[in-house]
Amino acid sequence: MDLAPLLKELPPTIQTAIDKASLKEYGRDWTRYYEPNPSAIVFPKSTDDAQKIIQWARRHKIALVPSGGRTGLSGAAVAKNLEVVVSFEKMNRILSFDEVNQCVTVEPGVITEELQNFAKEKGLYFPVDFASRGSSQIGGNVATNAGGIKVIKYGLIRNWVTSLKVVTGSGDVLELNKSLVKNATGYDLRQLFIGSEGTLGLVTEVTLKLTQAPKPANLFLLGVANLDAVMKVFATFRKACDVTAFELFTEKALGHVLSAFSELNRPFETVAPVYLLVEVETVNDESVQTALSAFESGMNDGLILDGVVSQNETQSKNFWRFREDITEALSKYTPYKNDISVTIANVPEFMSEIDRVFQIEYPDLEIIWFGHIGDGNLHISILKPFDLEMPEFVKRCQKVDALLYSTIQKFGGSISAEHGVGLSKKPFLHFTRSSAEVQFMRQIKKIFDPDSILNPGKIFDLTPL
Ligand code: LAC
Ligand code: ZN
Repeated sequence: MDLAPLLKELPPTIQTAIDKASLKEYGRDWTRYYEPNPSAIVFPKSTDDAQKIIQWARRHKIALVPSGGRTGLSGAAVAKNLEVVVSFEKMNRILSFDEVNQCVTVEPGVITEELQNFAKEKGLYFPVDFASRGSSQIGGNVATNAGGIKVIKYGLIRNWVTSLKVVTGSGDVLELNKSLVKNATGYDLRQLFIGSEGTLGLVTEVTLKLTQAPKPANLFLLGVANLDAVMKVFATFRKACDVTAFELFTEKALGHVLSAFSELNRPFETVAPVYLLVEVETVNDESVQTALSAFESGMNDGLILDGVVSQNETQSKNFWRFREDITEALSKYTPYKNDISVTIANVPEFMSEIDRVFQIEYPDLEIIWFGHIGDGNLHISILKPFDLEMPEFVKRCQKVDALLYSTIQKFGGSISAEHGVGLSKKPFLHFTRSSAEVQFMRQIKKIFDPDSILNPGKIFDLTPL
């Protein structure tokens, strides 16, 4: 289909792009194993524009891929089948701040970090935080129900969205919940849109509540003896302190970060198989002492091999870099990524079981473990050897996925904790969701998106294979 004459039907307020470089850039996300192949990019500037785009797409049966900062890791924002990408980067204004409600209304293209900074300027805090904060956009955060490093204390973005304005795939504009704290009037459609990965509608306005500025905190970086020690250390800290982050990475992960970023140095001499970043609120001397006692008791029990507590902001930032820069340090290996979860009670047994599976199935491949272990969420990246072709590599990883996911199913866990399903996890959805559940999801999609123009083929296929 020649799109050029059709694009001319759109209102002049909507910019478009069809040049090769833009098509490549806007057609992909941070997964790098799909060839981007959109047919155009359109840039709405308002809800009205977004509605016109939907009406236009319905008229011509054009598939749309909603697009934010494209930092996703499951291919939900990938356009590889001549779709039209709807980029929200020109809808990037902070629209209003409501001091009494402590709420801020933004357009979807606002960068996550900008919102965090805005909250700070107001003496408040937006607690959804993760490594890609400098590029990811609020609309994408909503579409994927973003998690990150502070979920353990503050929960997912779902907890912070008080209102959404959306244009559904049918072209209707809905204002969902209107920032009410209490609203017992039937189905909460706002929550349905959160995490729907752009399959039901275009989010054009988001209202988020902010919270009070975080209390002073101490950040521990600990080397622990083995995987088994991890949850024991967690229990020790959680019992004694208010834990605001509990993150894990392995010596292998640290090695990659240290070699990618030469300005960083090993935190201490002891080489431990596993490291933990533990952030705890320390409001007074007493809570500092309590945290230090938790640390000492972990040392005395032989669970913690070594550790340091950050002395200042710069040191804290560097500690965080050991964990947050892993994705960037690994990117040259185009890793195959798993993002999985089980309940925290199941973590130790689950980890040792999948470790066994990996040792048998991936004896020759390098595997990097890290994640938000205090939420039961592990990121497992399998590095592609430079001499292995991508399709062959993906095929091999997917074969192991089937074993990994059977283990997850056995433990009642999730094949995607926070990165979403998109394209890459779609074949495995049934390990976490029953066929009845998926069937209900299909029916819901048909109601909101009768012509299936919104991100078709993402999360699930409309017709079961
Ligand atoms: C992280 C991303 C990969 O936790 O979710 O670093
Ligand atoms: Zn993560």
